[in-house]
Amino acid sequence: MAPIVGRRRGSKIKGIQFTLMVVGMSGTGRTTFVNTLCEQEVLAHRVIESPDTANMEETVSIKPATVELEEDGVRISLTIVDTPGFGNSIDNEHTFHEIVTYLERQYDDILAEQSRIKRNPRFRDSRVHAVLYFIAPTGHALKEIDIEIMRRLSPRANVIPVIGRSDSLTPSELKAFKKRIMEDIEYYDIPIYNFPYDVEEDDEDTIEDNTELRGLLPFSVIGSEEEVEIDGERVRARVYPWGIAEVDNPNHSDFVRLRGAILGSHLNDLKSLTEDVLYETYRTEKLSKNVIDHRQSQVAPEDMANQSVRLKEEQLRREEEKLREIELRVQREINEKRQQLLAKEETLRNLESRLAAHGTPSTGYSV
Ligand SMILES: Nc1nc2c(ncn2[C@@H]2O[C@H](COP(=O)(O)OP(=O)(O)O)[C@@H](O)[C@H]2O)c(=O)[nH]1
Ligand SMILES: [Mg+2]
Repeated sequence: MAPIVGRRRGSKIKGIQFTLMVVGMSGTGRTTFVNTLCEQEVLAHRVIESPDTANMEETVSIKPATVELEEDGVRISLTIVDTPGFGNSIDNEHTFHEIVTYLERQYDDILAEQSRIKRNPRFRDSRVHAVLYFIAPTGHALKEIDIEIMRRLSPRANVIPVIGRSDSLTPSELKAFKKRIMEDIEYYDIPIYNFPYDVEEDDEDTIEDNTELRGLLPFSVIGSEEEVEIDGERVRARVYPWGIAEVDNPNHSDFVRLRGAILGSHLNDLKSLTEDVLYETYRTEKLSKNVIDHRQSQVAPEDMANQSVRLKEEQLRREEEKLREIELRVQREINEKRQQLLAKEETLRNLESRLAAHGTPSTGYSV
């Protein structure tokens, strides 16, 4: 596998899209692993400015980065989602929530896109197809935080456990540690991605391949951004006074098998499990939850009755007010008419008395 450097400008060929998330405590080797996998510096190493700020990554900051790779002649547009800051605080509830929410938000985005009448041609499906969970090479057992995060992530993503910086353990320590981790995963019933196969449906090769990969779980990984020359060949390795740990040597780590699985043999399986099973489950949960929320937000029948009585009362009150206004206006008009009438009577009386004074008969005159 080699990064595609100097891709022709204007070339429109896009690789298969794949999104990989890396989760693990600081120092488990995530950054080095990602850069080793991509053969370029995709993630920058954290610069520690002073001892005071060395532990500053308190909240998780999730940052996706995309690179173009080639695996077995197939172009892959790989998006790496790093989660720096995980497990750095005393209370990790917040960081668990942040990471799970990130996974769910990508599902929400595509759900919204699928329900649009007019599709957005620039929409980018950013669902996470696999999460590599980095376990520190302690040689003991899983920590509570490892169990909790894998348990929380598993319903939303294909979680693949890996032992970071595995060259810190001797082969026998590594073997025992792997065994212990798988026992814990089984004991706590964590549904990790275990290279599933169907004895009835799948062909012999698939079954054999998957059984072998399952047997390697959790994958031991070594990362190195440096190359050394061994027998005239440049290899990626970590050099120690007592020997060399080679990234791509299957006797030293499972790096090659892991890369081959996620970017090659199992890429499509990881994608279809994400899109057809995990996403569909989320979608169903979300839609049925929306129905329940909608029902709960509707007014209860007794409240409805109260409300309609209140509305009726209000309406009656307003009508009464209007009637009173009309009454007053009519009253005013009657008064005015009466005044006018009185005034006319007065004029008439004046006229009559004046006529009488002139001795003219009052009949025959009209006023
Ligand atoms: N022994 C050993 N050290 C490693 C390996 N990968 C990374 N490291 C070292 O471990 C430290 C933390 O690595 P980094 O990739 O920054 O871990 P992150 O905090 O999880 O991103 C650095 O000093 C690395 O050089 C490895 O495979 N083996
Ligand atoms: Mg890092």
